[in-house]
Amino acid sequence: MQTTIDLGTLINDKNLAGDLKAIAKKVQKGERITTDEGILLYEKGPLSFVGTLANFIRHQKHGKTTWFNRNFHVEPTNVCLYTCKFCSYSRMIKQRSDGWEYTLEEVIDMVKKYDDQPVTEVHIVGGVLPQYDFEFYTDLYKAIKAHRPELHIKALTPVEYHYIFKKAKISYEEGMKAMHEAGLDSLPGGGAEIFDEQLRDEIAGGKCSSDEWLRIHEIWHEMGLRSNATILYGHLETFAHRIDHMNRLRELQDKTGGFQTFIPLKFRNKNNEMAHVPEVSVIEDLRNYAISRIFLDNFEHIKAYWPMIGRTTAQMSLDFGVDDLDGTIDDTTKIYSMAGSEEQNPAMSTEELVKTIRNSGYVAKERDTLYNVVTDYTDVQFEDDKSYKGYMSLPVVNN
Ligand code: V47
Ligand code: SF4
Repeated sequence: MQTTIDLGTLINDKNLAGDLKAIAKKVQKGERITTDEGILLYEKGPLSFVGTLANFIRHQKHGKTTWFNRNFHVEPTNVCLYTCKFCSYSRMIKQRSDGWEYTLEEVIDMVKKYDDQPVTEVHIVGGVLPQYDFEFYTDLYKAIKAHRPELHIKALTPVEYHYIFKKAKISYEEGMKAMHEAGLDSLPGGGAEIFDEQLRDEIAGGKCSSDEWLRIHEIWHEMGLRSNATILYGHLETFAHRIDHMNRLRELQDKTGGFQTFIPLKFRNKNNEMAHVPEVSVIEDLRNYAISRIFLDNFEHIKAYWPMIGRTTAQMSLDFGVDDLDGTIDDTTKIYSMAGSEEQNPAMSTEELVKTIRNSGYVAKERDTLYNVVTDYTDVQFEDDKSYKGYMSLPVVNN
């Protein structure tokens, strides 16, 4: 099932500019590209060019496999002390009555709603408020593990942990150790936004700094644990900011190897203070996935978060370096629908997601959070899809 992409035609194209050819040769040889080359790809790399290179790497790493996960989201609150300009979600303290603030018991009840469902992960999304403190989250993690020990807890970001540990007057090291002991299994990639200090301060002022975000992930990795990383792109940042962001991640990954997946998050401009900033095009989304795949040579996975970009772009992204489509979420976090995501009701059953992946010429594998295979759907035939005879009957693309 391992297919390869041939870069020969691309590299031998007489019309290809010398600097782009040099990058293509590096990719062919499995060599790392520099930050200047990354910026050059953003400035000059046509979609078809960066797509072919990214697809080459994607096929080397994952062949035709596209991963997904059965997970659900829980959001204890949508009220937040911070006022990030791009955030469509936080009700802020002054509009507190519009938001929700669930108790520990209410959050546990939400988790219990999934008792009869074969989910492997709960993704807990924060919001920063004083009562959601060290005790609340350690009690919550312990209660979830007592109720359903095998459920993987992927929860909060350095934004919340930085606030919680400062308030509890404990170090990051002590705090992360205690969270792990209480039941925290991994960290999602949120809160990274954009690492450039000036721009971060402008759009996400007050919350943890870039160095603090990276440091908390580093400590977590040093404990032998895994996490994800995101970038919020398509707002006020330059191409150089995107490469700077990815370069800081690449450097930390060289040190620790603890990141699993990089998730580019497209800025959506509904219901927030940056509604005047136009959204980037789908072409730019695909170029961004592709360049992320090329630049982050030490990241195993690139994920497209389909509820945010929509099914069609998610399907196309598989040809541009993406190998993971997140989950079959049936109750997705409101953060995205409020921000103007493509999917207003982002529910997709496992069968639908598998077919979505197949229709793009790929095979679907359900994974757990750590990418162990839960179910390989390569040869699974659904009742209403008798024409599917396994991998060989997929539409032929890029072979
Ligand atoms: O950090 C907020 C983003 C992130 C908007 O690790 C917005 O598996 C676009 O990180 N337009 C949180 N994005 C979500 C997140 C995530 C999601 C799915 C999977 C994983 C994972 C992580 O959402 C925030 C912020 O960058 N966000 N507002 C907006 N208007
Ligand atoms: Fe709060 Fe996160 Fe929204 Fe910023 S992005 S206001 S930290 S919920």
